[in-house]
Amino acid sequence: KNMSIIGVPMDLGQSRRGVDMGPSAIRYAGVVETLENLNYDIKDLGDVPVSRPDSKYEKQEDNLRNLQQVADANQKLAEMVDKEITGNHFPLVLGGDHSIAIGSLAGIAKHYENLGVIWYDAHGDLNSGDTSPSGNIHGMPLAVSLGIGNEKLTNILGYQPKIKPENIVIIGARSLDPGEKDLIKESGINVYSMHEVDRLGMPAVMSQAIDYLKNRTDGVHLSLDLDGLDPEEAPGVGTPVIGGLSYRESHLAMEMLAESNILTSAEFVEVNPILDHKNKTATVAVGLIGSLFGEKLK
Ligand code: DIR
Ligand code: MN
Ligand code: MN
Ligand code: MN
Repeated sequence: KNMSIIGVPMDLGQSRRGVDMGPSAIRYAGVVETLENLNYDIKDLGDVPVSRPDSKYEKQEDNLRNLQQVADANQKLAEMVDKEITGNHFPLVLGGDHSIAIGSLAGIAKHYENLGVIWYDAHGDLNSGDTSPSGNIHGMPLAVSLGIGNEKLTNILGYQPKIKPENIVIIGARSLDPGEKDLIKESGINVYSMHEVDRLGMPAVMSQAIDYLKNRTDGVHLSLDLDGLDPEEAPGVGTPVIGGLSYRESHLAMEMLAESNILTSAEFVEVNPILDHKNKTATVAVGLIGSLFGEKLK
């Protein structure tokens, strides 16, 4: 079982410093050791270079903060992910803010006709410059992957869209902007918001999501934003939203994904050690990664 770890010290897709240290925090919390104990052959490729912002994280064209720098880093990430998949290595991408999903998905989706995506997040990340209240690109990667937004982002690796709306399953949503709600309604994206998680329970949510994606996709990418979890359990994130998924629900979700064997790539993003307590959030991330890749009590 070959796996490649790629860090992306990106903090230009949002407005709180420190999330660029996420990859270090996750490595420090023992991600490589955890996976080696599960018998993975790990190649840690280090970090994708991310340039500095011009000044004050300014918005460039189309209400997009640090557009050029975000596009450049995602181009490099996409090329690396593409190469690892070509070499039959499972890519595990560590963020960094969620804008890096643009590059991950660009590199991954090339390899599948019908890539499925599980988006574990408090947010929809379905904004564009036109709908975004913040101008932060970390609130846009899912829209970008659908081909919505600035060409510098949507056209990375020269093709678009990367994914189809009906192949997306969002889990844990509880903060959606008006433009995101409209896009969800008109596009057929599947959403299990906190309402559905509370009503159905995580076991039903995950079995529905897994069965649905198994039947219609030829690969599944997990994009897990740590702010999908409740801020009590994952405090080290830039945009915490109260009322989130619990630690236990999240472990169960990872364990069910492990059993399903549908995953073909994964990323863990938005760990910000500056906002954290004693690296708790990175430690939670590594625990979830353990469950996702087969750690079991028996
Ligand atoms: C908000 C926050 N919807 C925005 N998005 C976040 O700025 O577009 N995504 N935090 O994870
Ligand atoms: Mn996100
Ligand atoms: Mn494709
Ligand atoms: Mn989020």
